[in-house]
Order: sequence, then structure tokens, then C-alpha cells
Amino acid sequence: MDIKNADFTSIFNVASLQNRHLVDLHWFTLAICVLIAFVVTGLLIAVIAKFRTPENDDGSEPRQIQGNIRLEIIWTAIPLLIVTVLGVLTAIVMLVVNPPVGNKQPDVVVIGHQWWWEYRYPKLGVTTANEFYLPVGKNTLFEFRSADVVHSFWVIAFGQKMDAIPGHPTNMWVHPIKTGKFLGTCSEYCGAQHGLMRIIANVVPQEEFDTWIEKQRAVPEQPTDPAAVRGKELFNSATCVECHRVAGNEDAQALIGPDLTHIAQRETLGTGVLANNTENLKKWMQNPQTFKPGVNMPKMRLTDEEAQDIAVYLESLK
Ligand code: HEC
Ligand SMILES: [Cu+2]
Repeated sequence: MDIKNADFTSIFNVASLQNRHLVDLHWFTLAICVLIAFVVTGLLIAVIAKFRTPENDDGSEPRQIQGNIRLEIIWTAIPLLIVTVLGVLTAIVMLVVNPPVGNKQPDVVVIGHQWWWEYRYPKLGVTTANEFYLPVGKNTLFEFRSADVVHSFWVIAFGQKMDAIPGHPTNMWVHPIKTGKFLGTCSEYCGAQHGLMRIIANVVPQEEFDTWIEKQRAVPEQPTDPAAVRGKELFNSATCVECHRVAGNEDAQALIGPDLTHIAQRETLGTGVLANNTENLKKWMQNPQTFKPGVNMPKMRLTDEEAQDIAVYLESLK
């Protein structure tokens, strides 16, 4: 994957408050388990050493013991206590991590599509795809939906996974605690390109987030460069506009594929399979099937010159 400075996959690289709680609970549980393992192993070794057959064993039956109420109570009470403590802590963590949503409106609506992600910020009037931004230090409410089959949203450093189910919106809170680029992937098998349905989350300071939102809201300027003008015409007359939207281009208002209004601002194409540059744009639009076989964008019959012009147009969409 061609993504610069990205934070790859560890759940222990805690990037959200929710994951902080989950990882802390994990360590606490593990510590108890390790303690139990030591105690049990220690006792076992002690018993083996103490009660091994003596060298001068005469073969007679050892002393027979029947039950011990005190021991029975102790070894029932201790596990009960441990399980109760873990149960109560787990319930608390679940409530802290996923407090009731009530009738709060989501800050980000994520829509899973085979095999890419749509991101909407309904309160801010922004729609984009595949690469999204969050402000650090702010609890953000996500809503998940699906346009086709069940997907699952998982940014690894945020800890939790959440299914995106058709017709049944789900929610999740994410309170990012550090800036950076955090990666994830769809984690519910959803068809041929499930493995290349990647998630790219950028956590940035509030001001940077505001700037990004501002840029996303702006309608790109109409192209003036002759190649870009030709590219726009081609884009509108080829079938691109049957599937893609570009704000400010009345002919391109379809929402089958990713919104391309600010495609030039994205670092990657096709959920991170290619770096976003002229060469790759051309290769992608001429035949996306080479990069994501089975993908829902057909092989477009474009000459090199046509692809070049469309690429110049797309690159003008800042
Ligand atoms: C039948 C619908 C369809 C048509 C027609 C179509 N696309 Fe797409 N396009 C898609 C889908 C679906 C994706 C998402 C692919 C994926 O990553 O799974 C996509 C992805 C893209 C991307 C990458 C977007 C991103 O956010 O990474 C670009 C760029 C693009 N298409 C350009 C074009 C151009 C240019 C044309 C016309 C020459 C075109 N598309 C025609 C459906 C279509
Ligand atoms: Cu999937």
C-alpha cells in the first residue's frame, strides 16, 4: 500500500479514549490470568514434589481423605470473586465506551459500498470517500450504514469494530487522543475485493480539521487549462458521470461510485491501492480491474490521450 507515514496495525497503539479503556481492561484481565497461571502451576509443582512416591514405598494404600468444607468454600469463593470483578469492570467499560446515543445526530455517517467507503458529515454538509478526517480531542459520534451487503468498519488503533448493516444503522463513539494517519480495513467478508476495502483516517488538530472541511465544502473552480477543459468534456460524455459526482459539474451528479469533487486532495486511489498521481489515474480509469479484479467500475475504453486529459481534469479538482 502506498500511504505515507501511516500507522499500521496494532490495537495496542492506542489512538482513542475508547481504545484506552479497552486496552487497560485487557491488560488487567491478562494480569489476573497470568497470576492464576502462576499460582496453579506453583501449587501443582509443590504437590508433585511433596507427594511423590517415596523410595522406600511399601505399596500400601495412602491415607484416604473425604471432602474438606473449608477448601471447597475457598476455591469456590475466589473464582467467583474474580469473575464478578471482571464482569462488573467489563460492564462499566462497555457503558463508558458505548454510552447510549439517544436522539443525538451523528457527526460522521459512514456508508459501506462494495468495495469503498463513503463519508458524510451531515452537520457540516460534506460528502467524500475513502480518506476522512477527524479533529483530535473531541468525541465524535459515527453512524454506519451499508449500500449493499454487511461490511464492518475497523480502524485498528481506535479499537472497536462496528458492522455496517443494510437497513439497520449502527453507532460508535470515537474520541481520538493523538494525531496521525490511522489505517483499517473492512472486517466482515463482503465479496471479491473485501481485502482491498481499506480505511484511511486522518486525525488532525481542530484548526486543520476546519481547514479541511472548508476545502471540502468549496466547489472546485471550472477548469481553464485546455487539457482540463477537454478532460471535463470527455468525463461528461464518457460514462463516468453515470456513476460519479463532481460538485459544480451539473452533468456529474451520480452517487454509484465515490464522490470525485475533491479527488485531487486525496493521497490515494481505490481505497489505498494506488498513490494518487497522473500515471496511476490514467491506469486506473483505463482498467481498474487490474488493480481490484471484480471492482464495480468497468474497464473504460479510453485512448492514452483521452485518459491523460481526464486525469488533468481530475487533478484540477482540488
Ligand atoms: C459503473 C460505474 C462507474 C463508472 C462508469 C465509472 N466509475 Fe469510477 N468508480 C466506480 C466505483 C464503484 C469506484 C470505487 C472502486 C473501489 O475502490 O472499489 C470508482 C472509483 C473511481 C476512482 C477512484 C476514486 C477514489 O476515491 O479513490 C476514480 C478516480 C474514478 N473512479 C474515475 C472514473 C472515471 C474517470 C470514469 C470514466 C472514464 C469512471 N470512473 C467511470 C464506478 C464507476
Ligand atoms: Cu468487507
